[in-house]
Amino acid sequence: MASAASSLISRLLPVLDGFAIEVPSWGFADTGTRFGKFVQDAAAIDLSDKLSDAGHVHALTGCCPTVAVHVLWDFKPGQDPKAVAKLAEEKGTRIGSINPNLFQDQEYKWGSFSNADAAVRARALQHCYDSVAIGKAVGSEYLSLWFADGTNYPGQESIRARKQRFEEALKALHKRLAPGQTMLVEYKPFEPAFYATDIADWGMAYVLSKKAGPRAKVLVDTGHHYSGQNIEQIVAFLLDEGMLGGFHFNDRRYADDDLTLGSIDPYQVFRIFHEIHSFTAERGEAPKIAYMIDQSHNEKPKIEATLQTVMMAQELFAKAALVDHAALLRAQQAQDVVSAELELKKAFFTDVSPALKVWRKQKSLPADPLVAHRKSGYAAAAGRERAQRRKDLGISAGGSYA
Ligand code: PSV
Ligand code: MN
Repeated sequence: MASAASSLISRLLPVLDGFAIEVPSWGFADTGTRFGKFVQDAAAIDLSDKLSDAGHVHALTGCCPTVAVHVLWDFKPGQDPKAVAKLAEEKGTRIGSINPNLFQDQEYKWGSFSNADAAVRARALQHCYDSVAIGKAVGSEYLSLWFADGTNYPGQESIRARKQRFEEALKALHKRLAPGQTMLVEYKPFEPAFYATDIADWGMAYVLSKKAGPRAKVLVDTGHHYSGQNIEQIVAFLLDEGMLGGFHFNDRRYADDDLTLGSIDPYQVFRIFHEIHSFTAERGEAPKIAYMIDQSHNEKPKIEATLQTVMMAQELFAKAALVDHAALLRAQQAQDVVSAELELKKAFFTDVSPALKVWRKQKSLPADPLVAHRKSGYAAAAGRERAQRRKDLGISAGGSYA
């Protein structure tokens, strides 16, 4: 008879095989807050560096085959997307979701898709069409949309007019998606808009996606909720409606803090994954979800923070798969609240590291990707080379917007 440990391992190996998470190109570059930016020698300077770092993370973890790109930050004007796809392949990664940038240019001061000026709306749409074309050229499935649009003061603009402009633009964009592409609509309650963000919560993202067309789905960024909001309930609701498209994972204590996943509340992430596993168990098939990381690291070394996040995601995904759905259902049907809750707790506190160890060994991956990275000398070599290149390029350190 198989021991409990070996049956746990054999249960979890296929679960781990089915889990991949996308890393963000911007997580490898220098970022900061409006009070300052603390540069790191090893931070990526350009797209080639970001692709190298993403490839390195995948080589160590075996579960990050793709990297998200932000069009304006990563693509130079006129850059051939196919050449970028080839470079990615050389670096051991693939281009994943394409993120148009609809918030940085001066034209977007009063919004992009909700701007009262039709010319600005047309410009924003054109940038999205160009992003669709990039996605098509590199074979990306996802166009990932986040809008900074909103207003700062009561009375500033008609909330309903802005909503209607959004509906119109998203519908137009949906019509132009390439075959096989899905558009993800992300929401965020505030920042940079401080009074009324146009897509402020999952309900607004749901309605706008639904109206845009069948290939528009909601993207849940875990950092984009008010403290105390029940994120796993939102996830369960969207799953049940067939409207959950993907995640941007990060952790936060207050708002959109971009902290590494599970650093503040690992049980929250577990509960999100539990909703997904429970849906999968009921339907007999895993829903198609784009698992992505969206984090910017100000203090931690970028690659270490990314590795921590990926390993935490794998661990929590595995733990959540251990919930005994039959036992949970029995407890639920008996209104046995304590036993039901304990089923979740039991899985959460189970040590899944033996399964992760075997999974990594089977794939010839290091037993501990973070330790392996620290031993590899990658960061030191990148630090030397990139620090010199920064000097040569005249890129200066620091800066804030205060
Ligand atoms: C906005 O806060 C956001 O979550 C969007 O997903 C952006 O694309 C990303 O952060 C940029 O860091
Ligand atoms: Mn995000």
